[in-house]
Amino acid sequence: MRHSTHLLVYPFPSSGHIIPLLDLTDLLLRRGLTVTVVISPTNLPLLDPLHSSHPSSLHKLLFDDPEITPFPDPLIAKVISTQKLFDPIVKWFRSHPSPPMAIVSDFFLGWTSELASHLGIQRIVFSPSGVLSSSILQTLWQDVEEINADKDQKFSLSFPEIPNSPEFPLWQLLPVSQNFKKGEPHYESFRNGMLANMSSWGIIYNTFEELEGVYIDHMKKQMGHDRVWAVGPLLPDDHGTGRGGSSVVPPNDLLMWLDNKPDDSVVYICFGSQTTLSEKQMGGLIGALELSNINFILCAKGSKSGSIPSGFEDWVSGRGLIVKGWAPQLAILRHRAVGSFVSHCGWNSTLEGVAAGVMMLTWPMGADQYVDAKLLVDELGVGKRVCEDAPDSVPDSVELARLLDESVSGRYKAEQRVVKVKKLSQAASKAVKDGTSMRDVDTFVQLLSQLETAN
Ligand code: AWU
Repeated sequence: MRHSTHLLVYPFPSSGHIIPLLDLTDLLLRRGLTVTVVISPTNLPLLDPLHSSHPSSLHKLLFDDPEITPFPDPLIAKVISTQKLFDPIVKWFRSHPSPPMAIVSDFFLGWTSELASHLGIQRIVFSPSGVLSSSILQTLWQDVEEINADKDQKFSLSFPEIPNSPEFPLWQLLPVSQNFKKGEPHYESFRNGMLANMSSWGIIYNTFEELEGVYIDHMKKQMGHDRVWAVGPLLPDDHGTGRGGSSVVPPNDLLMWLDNKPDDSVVYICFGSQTTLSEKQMGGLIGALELSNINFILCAKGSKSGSIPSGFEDWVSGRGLIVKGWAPQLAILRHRAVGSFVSHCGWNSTLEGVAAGVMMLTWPMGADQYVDAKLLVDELGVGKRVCEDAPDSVPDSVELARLLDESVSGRYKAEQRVVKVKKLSQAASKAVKDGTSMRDVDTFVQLLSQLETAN
């Protein structure tokens, strides 16, 4: 049987990180690679669609989620806990008849650079966030001591070395870095992991040329070579109804509900897989939905039971649908009836909204979301801010109702923002079909096989 390049793929165990890396894995399997994915039993069902289409070239390296070492910052605690898999992976590798020639791992798993050199193989970073936000993240960790030294004196932080010299109020940037304590082992280890990304063999980004071209070029300069591949948007070309988990509402019921709505008339509202609105925030949003006349789908997973007033669903029945759990987001966004998307601007949602050509209504609340919102609103001109104060800020219901109504009103469609997002959506489809993103996947695969023959 023809030899096939074997890769170890290691996603960070969180939906927004696993979902796109498994979509990339599908592209690599379709190009004849063999892939072993590091995964836990809880996330194993996410491999099912891949397994059924690639039964002999997809393998799993199954480990229970390592026990989380208690630490004040949950993200750092989770990242540090993954390091417990270092020795078990080495053991698996040493006993494997044809071990992987490289490891592709999430940018939060910088410690796998050390694992890769211990195994004598290359490490490639997978970034589930955009290039602009990861450029900012790298600077934050590179200069963390200097930034934190006078953070109380300064309100905002500018990044003159990054194209367009972005500037943000300090509170909008990663609070993790602002709590950094020099010499504290967990913080130092997390920081070293983030810095190790820049000395990896290459970085794969879930983005595309027309979205972040200037930042991709900047990152190549930062890395000192061209092994920076923009392969996105990483989205399945099927209906996408089961992506990331099974929907709590039968997808066909949802799609039939949408079938009965006019084009671009529905507002889709969802805040990703990690974010839950506070009761006050949900109250502000519900107030706006009551005041507006829009058709909407509201994802209210994880919201406290009291936050949706009783009687609200009856009040809006016919024009509003509430999904109290996992929604088939991709299938919803792709439906012709959806005209705008109220999003926290997680990077996957950002890409999915742009790829679907829907007007983005931005409500960032943390992580890279303020950066993603700035890209959408100020640079690409395809979004409008609906709420952008402190992470726990509550929107004004009257103003939000006006923005929601406007986003799906007829006269809006001629709006520059809508024209631009439709153009960007076409660019996204071209990039993955036969354009720059497809080219970068092919280049990545070719360079891997050259690397393999060179070794
Ligand atoms: P998304 O990136 O939109 O949001 P998070 O889950 O919050 O992801 C990083 O990971 C982001 O850049 C960060 O800002 C951080 C995190 N989904 C779905 O299908 N149904 C649902 O009900 C809810 C979500 C899908 C959605 C998307 C993903 C969420 C990368 O926010 O389509 O693919 O889950 O990712």
